[in-house]
Amino acid sequence: MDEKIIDLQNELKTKLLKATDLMDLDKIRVAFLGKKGSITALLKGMKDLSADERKSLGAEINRLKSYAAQKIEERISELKEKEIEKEISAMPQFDISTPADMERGSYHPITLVQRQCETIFRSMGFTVEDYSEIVTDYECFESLNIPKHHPARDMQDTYYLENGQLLKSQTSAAQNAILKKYGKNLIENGVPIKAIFPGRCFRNEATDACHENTFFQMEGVMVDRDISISNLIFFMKTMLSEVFQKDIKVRLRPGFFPFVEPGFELDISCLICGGTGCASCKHSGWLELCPCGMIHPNVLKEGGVDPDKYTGFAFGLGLTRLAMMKYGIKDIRDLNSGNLKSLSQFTDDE
Ligand code: FA5
Repeated sequence: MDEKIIDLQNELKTKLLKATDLMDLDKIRVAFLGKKGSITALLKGMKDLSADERKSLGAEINRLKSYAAQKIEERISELKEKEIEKEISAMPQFDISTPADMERGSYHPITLVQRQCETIFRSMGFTVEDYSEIVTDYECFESLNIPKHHPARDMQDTYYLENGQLLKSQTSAAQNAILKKYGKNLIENGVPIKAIFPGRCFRNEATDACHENTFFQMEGVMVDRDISISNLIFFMKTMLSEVFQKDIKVRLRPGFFPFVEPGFELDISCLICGGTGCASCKHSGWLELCPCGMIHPNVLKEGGVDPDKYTGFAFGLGLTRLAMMKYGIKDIRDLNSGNLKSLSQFTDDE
């Protein structure tokens, strides 16, 4: 019996050394310690021994059992460690000794103005929402009081997917979802809807110094009892003075958008030419920047908000044009150029 114990111990040692993965180790565990394992069989065989033999051999077999369990565990840890090392060495290696004076990344100018605007509106109690770039016809047009075949659609041709969805032509496409998301809190708890939602927009149109087919807008909505045009003008003025940190000449003129009534065009005096006229402002001296207006009752109704009780304003800030004006970029197409030399020169604190 003693010999058998020694043989088993040696066999275990050899098998453990040969094991190359965790599956091998599991097989070894079953072969030695499982219900039908060889050490378990030794323990079962003790009943046939005399009382003296049982005493001396029993202690030996139990020692072998603990030895086997411990060695198997040790080998499992060893192999697990090796697997991790293998995974690490398969990963791309970074040279942590590389000097830190490498060229540093920077934010895109549109990201910079977007973040500035988000900070300004957050400080005035607005939440910042995210919205998808692919939307339905309902989100982009129908929920905004623009039924099929409405002439206003001609101004915003975009790119259509085979399934009928489209790349959003305006951030207004999120208005309906925002009204539905926060309308309940407004109606039940009287909490005003105050949200901005920046996003990329797409239009199938010719490009020039102030038009791109892919550009950013930032929508804003506020809905509560007794919201008026004065509130709208206050928020627009605050936003512009905070972004530019200086007085900017603006003009408000009537504008038509089926989802607001009344609607306005908010233009700023072109900061590239100082208002004298250049390619960036189509030689008019003014740049259309932030159309806005009072949300049309049909849009509120469609979003589940009672227009007899609540009113609100919405605006659609042209973020890409804002970046042009803020950083003196003459041609909007430079912003999508991927030219790092020109795009990486702007910083937050300019
Ligand atoms: C709209 O897109 C409306 N959704 C804005 C709105 C929202 C009105 C809420 C009322 C209430 P418009 O097509 O004018 O409107 O675009 C809004 C702004 O986006 C423009 O003033 C301009 O700053 C910017 N913009 C529009 N088209 C382009 C373009 N092709 N390239 C760059 N910027 C553009």
